[in-house]
Amino acid sequence: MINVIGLGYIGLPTALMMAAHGLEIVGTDYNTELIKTLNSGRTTFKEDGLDELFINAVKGGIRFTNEYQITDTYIISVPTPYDKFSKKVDVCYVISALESIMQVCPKGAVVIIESTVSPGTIDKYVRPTIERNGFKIGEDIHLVHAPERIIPGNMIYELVYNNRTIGADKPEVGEMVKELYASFCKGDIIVTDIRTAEMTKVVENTFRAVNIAFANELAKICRHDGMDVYEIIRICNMHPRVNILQPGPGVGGHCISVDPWFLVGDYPSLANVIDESMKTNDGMPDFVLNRIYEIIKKENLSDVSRIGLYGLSYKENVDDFRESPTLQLLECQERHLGFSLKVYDPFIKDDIVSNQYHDFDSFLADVDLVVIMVGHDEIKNNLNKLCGKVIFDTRNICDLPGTYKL
Ligand code: SAJ
Repeated sequence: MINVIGLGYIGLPTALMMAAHGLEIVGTDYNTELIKTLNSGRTTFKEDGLDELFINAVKGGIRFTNEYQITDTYIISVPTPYDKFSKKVDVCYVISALESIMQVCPKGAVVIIESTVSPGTIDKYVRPTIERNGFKIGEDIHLVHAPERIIPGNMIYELVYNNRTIGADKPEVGEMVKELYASFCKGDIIVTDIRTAEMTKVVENTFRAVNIAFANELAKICRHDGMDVYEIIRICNMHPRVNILQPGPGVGGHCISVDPWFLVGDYPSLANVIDESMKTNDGMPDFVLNRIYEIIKKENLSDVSRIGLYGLSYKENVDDFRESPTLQLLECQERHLGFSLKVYDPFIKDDIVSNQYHDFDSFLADVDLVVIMVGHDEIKNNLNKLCGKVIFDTRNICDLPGTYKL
């Protein structure tokens, strides 16, 4: 039996996928409400295919509980935030899960850490914790790092088809864990050492962050001299060795906007390009806000209470709003002593900011300037509803005449 610890955005789909493929799975989370929801037959976030997978996992016998299980295999998939000041990874959830596992696990158990950690974290924090508890690594506990790489919005597909990395001290343990993931994963599964697995995961997300920062910087350069950044990127990307990502209103989520900071925190004098890139991305909400001021002036918008931000989540068609550009923008707007912006997102049902709407038409009725912060399908499929409004499209999804771009 496998005990999956942490049933959030990564742990839940992973546990469900394994259960749906015939593995005996118990999911553990300290959040009682979350366990209650899962046990009542409901999933806890929106993701294409998740509900169907849930049904198959329940058929496969998955169980959810607050209790840690006595078993031979554990998967830890708890959050690893970063400390905003030191920029270093905060491993408190990983360590706390590990401590709880060691209260119950028999000797010889395999502990797989799926949470993203900065290179060296396992040596620095995880191994000493295990040893302090009287377990010998490699004999009493076999340690593995198998970082998850699925992308929110396409998680279920990517769980099956992405390649995976398994880092282990002993190749034979790595091969054993590879077999386990191969029960559902159709991608290549590379077995390597733990430090390499730690680093590759952080490097993948850093590569994407730096590439987005490059696109964001191009957007600023192009804005400065009236050039069309999207057309320029489109043409550059026709070159066989160029692949520039898209500029946007900022970088959110719990991965691309976080993981690269681990490298800056650990290697402050070496990670210069990364540091600058992260600052560029973090500066985008402020850039958008300044564009809003410009547009208000240009359009002579007298009623500044009628400005609306479409989208609160960190990207299209997901309900996750952690570190979202819209939230970042609202924060800098407070510093700018600005006006109250109206906000609407079809995926966010709870009230999380002031002036938040829960109906697209009522939102549109109350605004003259619509700032598209997120390109959800809802707005892509209803662009005609924006006719007559001033539109500022930070995601390049709207071709209505007169639309302002980044
Ligand atoms: N963004 C842009 N321009 C782009 C692409 C993205 O501005 O061209 C923005 C998005 O709008 C969003 C942010 O970047 O605010 C991050 O979104 P994302 O879709 O790039 O990535 P995440 O954070 O949802 O998922 C990433 C993925 N990593 C890579 O593609 C290298 C995923 O595969 C990882 O599993 C995930 O991080 C993770 O859990 O680490």
